[in-house]
Amino acid sequence: MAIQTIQTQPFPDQKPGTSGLRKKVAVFQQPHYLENFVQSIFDSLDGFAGKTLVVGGDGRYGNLQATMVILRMAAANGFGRVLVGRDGLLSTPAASCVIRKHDAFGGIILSASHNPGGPDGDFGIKYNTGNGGPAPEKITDAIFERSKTIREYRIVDAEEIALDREHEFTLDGMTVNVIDPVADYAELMAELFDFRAIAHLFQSGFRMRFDAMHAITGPYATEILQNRLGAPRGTVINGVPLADFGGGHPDPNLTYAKELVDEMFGDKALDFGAASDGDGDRNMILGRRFFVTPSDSLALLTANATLAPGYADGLAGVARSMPTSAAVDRVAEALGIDCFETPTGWKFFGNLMDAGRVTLCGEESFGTGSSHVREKDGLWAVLFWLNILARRQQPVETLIRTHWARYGRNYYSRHDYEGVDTAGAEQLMAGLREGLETLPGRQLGLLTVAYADDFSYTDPVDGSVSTGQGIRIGFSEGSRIVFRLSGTGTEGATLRIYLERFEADPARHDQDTQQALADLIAIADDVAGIRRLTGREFPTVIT
Ligand code: G16
Repeated sequence: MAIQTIQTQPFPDQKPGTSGLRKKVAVFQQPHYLENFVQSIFDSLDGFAGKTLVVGGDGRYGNLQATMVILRMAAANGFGRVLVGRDGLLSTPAASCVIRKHDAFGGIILSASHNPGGPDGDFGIKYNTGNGGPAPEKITDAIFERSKTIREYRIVDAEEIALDREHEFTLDGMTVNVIDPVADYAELMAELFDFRAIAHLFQSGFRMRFDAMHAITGPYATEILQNRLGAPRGTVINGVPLADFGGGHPDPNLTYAKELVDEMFGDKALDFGAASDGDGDRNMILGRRFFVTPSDSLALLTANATLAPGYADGLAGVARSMPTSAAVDRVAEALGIDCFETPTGWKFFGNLMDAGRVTLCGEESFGTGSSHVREKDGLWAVLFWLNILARRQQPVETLIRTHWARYGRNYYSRHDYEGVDTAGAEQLMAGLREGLETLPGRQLGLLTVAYADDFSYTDPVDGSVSTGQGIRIGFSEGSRIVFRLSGTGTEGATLRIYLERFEADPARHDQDTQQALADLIAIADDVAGIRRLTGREFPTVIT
């Protein structure tokens, strides 16, 4: 085997977004495109010679081939060992778990998360550091800078790389361990949660459905829920990972997890329903004919955390992304723990977790997790809920309604306008930014603006500042509208509008969410000119 140095030209568009580099498959299929980015990652890191790299992905189209390229490049660049999931598979939280457990230098995760797969779909790649979490902005910025000047990459010549079974081999002096993608992760879950209580719950006739959406969590959910916890076969649906996710959109929300939602809102609804996304880090939680918003899920997990053995000693603190509802803030206040508000992006939780300042984190974008790894974790959230359900012995809806009665309810919804014209979306955001100073004190509809700003965050651990993280308009009675452009889309722009209204009175906790937010929805259109500037009458997705 020989190390080859291949001449290349930079690509101008390799700037990582909210979570790594995500592009259409066709973009990644350009000669040298993947290799340039991988070499740019390696060129931005110091001190990895002889160290361990973890590699795996969500199994989407192109995953296996890209995995082999990365192994050959890791060998040529001097890594000592690679841990790679069998068939190139590792869910994002499992990759984080493996990095931490085996003291790896870092990891490369191949995933475009919840974006569709297949030859016409999306592909993605991101680098995670030795703490198991997504690389912070200073590293992703360095990778982007390097990608703009790269002229060559290194790769070893290798014919056949067998990743279809667990074994060890060497690649130009680098050891490759093909590992079971599920084992380390399943072991960690058994440490955190009361598996006996959950198994007992299933034995007592409790029934759930877990929709793996033909994505990576199928093997994880089948092993943990069915094989270890004794849930009946058929509990996990769409459990075989497919390169195109069966043609679906593996995003666990009310629109895309339709099969599950139809069942859980139908006549034969089960006790509990859950789904996870393409790479296994997102989750959706459903009770019988009842949807739990991700923001409420975070609040409920926080309030009940000590019921799970891994959290029995209490929480150091909690964190949520800025657009996530403030439901968890009131729980944190009652518990007397800190609650941090960070920009969108799991990477912003890393420092807080590493410093021991927060235990649980969550985002409105169907992400919940804890310091057990440094990624959000879909199946972990499902197991946490099962642990709580097993201990509280109440239906999901009762748990949430009791929670609201105590802490108040945050009516909450996100309206997404996907794939809109980029110029129009940018004009909309620029218009909002320009008008920010004139808004405080103004009457919009029946509400008075209390504050209006463009969210900026100073990391309390390392002092780094992230500006321009979303426009917030807050009203004097506590309601809020947030405007952001997504950092994960691959076509045009996606405008996200987050709407939130707090209601303390339990007698008013039964309204339809969209009706409860109707005045804010109208104000958002008015103040931002959504219909005018996007040319859209309605959002693409409402969650
Ligand atoms: C990623 C990030 C999350 C973020 C989400 C949505 O999730 O890891 O932190 O909340 O994107 O980001 P945006 O609103 O910019 O599209 P995932 O599951 O796609 O990796």
